[in-house]
Amino acid sequence: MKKYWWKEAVIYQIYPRSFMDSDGDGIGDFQGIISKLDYLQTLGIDTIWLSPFYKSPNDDNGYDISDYQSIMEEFGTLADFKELLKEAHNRKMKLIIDLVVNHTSDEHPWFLESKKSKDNPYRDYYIWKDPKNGAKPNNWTSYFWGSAWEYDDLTEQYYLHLFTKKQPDLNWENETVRKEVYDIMRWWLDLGTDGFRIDVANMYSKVPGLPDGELGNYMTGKEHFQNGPRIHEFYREMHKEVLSHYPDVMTVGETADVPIEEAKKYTSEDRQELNMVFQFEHVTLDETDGDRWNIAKMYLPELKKILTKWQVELGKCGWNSLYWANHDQPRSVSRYGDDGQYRKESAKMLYTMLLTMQGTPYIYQGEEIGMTNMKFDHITEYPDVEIQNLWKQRVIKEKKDPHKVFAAIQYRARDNARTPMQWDESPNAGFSSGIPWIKVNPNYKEINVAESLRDPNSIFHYIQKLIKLRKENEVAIYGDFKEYYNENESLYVYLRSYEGKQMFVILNFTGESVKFFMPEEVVFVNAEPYIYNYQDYTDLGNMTVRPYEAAVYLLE
Ligand code: TEU
Repeated sequence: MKKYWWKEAVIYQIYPRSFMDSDGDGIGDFQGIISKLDYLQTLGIDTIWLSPFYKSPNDDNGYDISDYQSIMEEFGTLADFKELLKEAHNRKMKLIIDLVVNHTSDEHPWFLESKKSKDNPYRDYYIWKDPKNGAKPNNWTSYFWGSAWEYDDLTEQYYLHLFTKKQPDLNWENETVRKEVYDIMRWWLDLGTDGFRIDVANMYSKVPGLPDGELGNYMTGKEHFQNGPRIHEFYREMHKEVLSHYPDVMTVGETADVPIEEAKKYTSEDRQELNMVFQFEHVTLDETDGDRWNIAKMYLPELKKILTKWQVELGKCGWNSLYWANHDQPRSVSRYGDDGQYRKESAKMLYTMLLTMQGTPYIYQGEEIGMTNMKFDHITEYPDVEIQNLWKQRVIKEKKDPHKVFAAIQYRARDNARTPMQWDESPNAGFSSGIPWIKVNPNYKEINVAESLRDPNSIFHYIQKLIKLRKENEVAIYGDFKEYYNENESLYVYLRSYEGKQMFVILNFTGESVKFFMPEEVVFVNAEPYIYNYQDYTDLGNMTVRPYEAAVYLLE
């Protein structure tokens, strides 16, 4: 197995809008981020991923870009970005940025040109189609509700948008579009950025003819645009044209619904496509039939089966990315742990797992202090376009039970994890001296960075220790993965092995105490775990694992 810096990195995701506001406009910015780099360094972070910071009308918080080479005014200037990059590099931290090229904003000059006329040179930058029998070209739906097609009166054609109608899909079949993308990539790499998180990375290649999708899926048409016919060809081309010329940069593709066989293709080193992908199986387990808003209960053996499968199968040829949360997912402690009585224990347990698996761990801002889901009181308090559209569709149009829909929103909304970073006990959690763009979670007086830094037993200090363990023990990064007791409904137990060293991990995913017998083949030299999340550790001789208890043993 080849070693690379990005395999050994611990990546911290910053959602700039909500991280730190330096100028009091209620919106986070680059200077705010710069002021917190030392904090991230204290945690042990060596790589930062910045969510989009480009010029944007913000229909989807910056994932709708109107100029790939300008900075969103609220965040600062290009000079601020360069300063951030320099300050990060001074601290030996790498900085990767979001590449959003499945679509642009409808206010991007390419689209403004494209919609002018059918023979405009930019027409073919996007996907325009004639009406079919007086109606939409096909039955595909958008991720953000309703049809994926928008009619344009001027030229009497429809354009495709897999996300909002302000996010028209680029036409990757057009070679000029791909060249434009590669130019943008080179431009940012030449500035010194260290790589890309690639948005919607597996949806550029649409099946020719854009056939109707199978009915009955939550997303109609997805079999015709996810991991489509030319997608691997596009990545090999991107690699040849761009990435191969910058051998030290990293890439991670966001790939919803990616089957493991496809993930192997994207990430196998010999194929020269991407370094990693984000798989979605563990974050869709609590859906019913693919419907994100019909919440299902998670069953631990199922979750373990998924996680173990990716550990055992992908590591052989590609590389895993490990995550519990990001700007599209609820807070991990509220979802997989317990954000009440066992908040600290369960958050520590979850991150014990994340930092002791094979792959590159990603920590989303605020997770390191155990931030919880936000309980907004009213639908109008959710800024996310996805939620506003969902409400219009399910409650207003379809007349579904508003209480049920609201309960699902409280559980799953992306805004749960987009509330401002909780820095201290001062007003607005120290995030801004102005009025924050989104409500601050009222629990900031108990859950904040200042408190976490004061408390030697905080989640922050525990994760700091885990990161150190990872940096000092290659077994945590490169080791093989073997699971025990896969049927157990409470515990996740595994052994990592690498060059004669072993690491044994026990995690209780429940709020109950559970009896545990050591697997016979695991031989301990030291009864004290290297890391454990209670004040004392459990004796191995007669072991009862306490609620959300976690322990990591290093065996020689
Ligand atoms: O997400 C794309 C994606 O497939 C999903 O995670 C999607 O956002 C989610 O299912 C909807 O709740 C990426 C970005 O991460 C997301 O923030 C953007 O909204 C989206 O692309 C469009 O650019």
